[in-house]
Amino acid sequence: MRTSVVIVGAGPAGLLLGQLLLKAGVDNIILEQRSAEYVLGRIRAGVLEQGAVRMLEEAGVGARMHALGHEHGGFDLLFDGQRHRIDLKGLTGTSVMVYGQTEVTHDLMDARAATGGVTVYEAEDVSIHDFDGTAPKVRYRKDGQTHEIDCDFIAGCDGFHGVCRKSVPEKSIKNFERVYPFGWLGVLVDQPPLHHELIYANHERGFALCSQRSLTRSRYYVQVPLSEKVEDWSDERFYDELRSRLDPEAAANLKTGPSLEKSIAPLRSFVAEPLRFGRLFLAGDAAHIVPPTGAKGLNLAASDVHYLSTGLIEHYRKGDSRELDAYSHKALARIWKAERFSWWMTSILHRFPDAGDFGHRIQQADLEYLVSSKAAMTSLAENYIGLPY
Ligand code: FAS
Ligand code: PHB
Repeated sequence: MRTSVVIVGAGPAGLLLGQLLLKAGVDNIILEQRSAEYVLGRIRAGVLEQGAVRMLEEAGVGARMHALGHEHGGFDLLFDGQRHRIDLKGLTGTSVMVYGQTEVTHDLMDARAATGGVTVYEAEDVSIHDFDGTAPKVRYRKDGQTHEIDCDFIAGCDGFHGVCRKSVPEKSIKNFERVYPFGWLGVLVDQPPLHHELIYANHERGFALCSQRSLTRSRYYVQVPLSEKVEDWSDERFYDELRSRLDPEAAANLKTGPSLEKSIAPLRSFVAEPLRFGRLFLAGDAAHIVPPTGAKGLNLAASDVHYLSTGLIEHYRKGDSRELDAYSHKALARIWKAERFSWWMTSILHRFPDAGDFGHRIQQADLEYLVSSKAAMTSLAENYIGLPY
């Protein structure tokens, strides 16, 4: 079997890249280790930058997003019992789109099926070979048969735990990492959101986030120690903890119901450098991880795919590989700015066990300055809506 590009991973990065390449006439095959149902069952991101919205429109999957998604012109920061609105639209002229990653993935899967793109789900033991040469290969097993695909390029879109980054020789890659001493316990529930916009709360008991997927489905998070087990958290215990971290009005508006999904996600900052190894390119969570506080994970996958798809398309269309050669440098420049913003949002909104009294006072001063300064709020807003590609 042969194709131009083998994409490993059918998450948002892989599916978006595959769709953009197909639309440009660059054939590709996606190999995904899980079933489509499993991929769709993962509950993850909820906020799209305008850049990601444009990428999805370019991929031909904007219609359902605009029909079901919701533009948000701001969000609230809650601390010391007071809510402060960050007016994204007023400060930057731009808003964000609240539309769940599950729906993005659903739309991209449907579009790929409609354009006849080949996705091999439940592909086992994917391995990548000879990517330091000019004739890379990818092998996988399916229904007991071993298959081999010859290709020109491999796109490693297989997430943090994928095989592609781990296939790069240690001497050729440098990893940068910070692991946070807490996680996010998240709940999805079919109840209307308690507020029309998101609320990020810094409370002495810990961070909380009130988000949403639609006018009838809400997504809530509370910061928990890494020692916590999701099975120790009944819905009632979760809602009580969430209420305790909110202001009275928000707490009174909380509508509870049986959780559709409940999980604890660890938080880490991670970047691999470079993002290119011969004919192998890393994109999305395979290349970097951000704490979800700044809502950047899915959005960084979109900008990586913008740079990589541009490079691949120009290579095939014009025989011009300059954008492909610039991929790692361009993507990393934007990645590190989003890493900084996500680290900063995490540092001012979470309670760190080792912060001490001085650390709490600095965090308090950070928050008070932030909501008192148009310049500071504009800086937050510019990063939250997404820096330019
Ligand atoms: P993904 O991890 O989504 O997709 C990688 C795909 O590769 C998966 O389908 C996997 O099954 C497949 N794969 C892995 N190894 C393979 C192999 N060896 N062979 C074949 N396939 C393989 N971001 C936000 O912005 N907001 C959030 O609230 C948020 N919450 C998150 C919660 C959790 C628990 C996690 C893990 C991430 C969260 N993120 C969030 C980040 C998340 O949305 C990612 O940024 C986004 O999924 C990135 O997409 P991909 O790069 O496609 O990676
Ligand atoms: C979500 O809705 O899952 C979400 C929204 C904003 C964030 C993180 C997660 O910053």
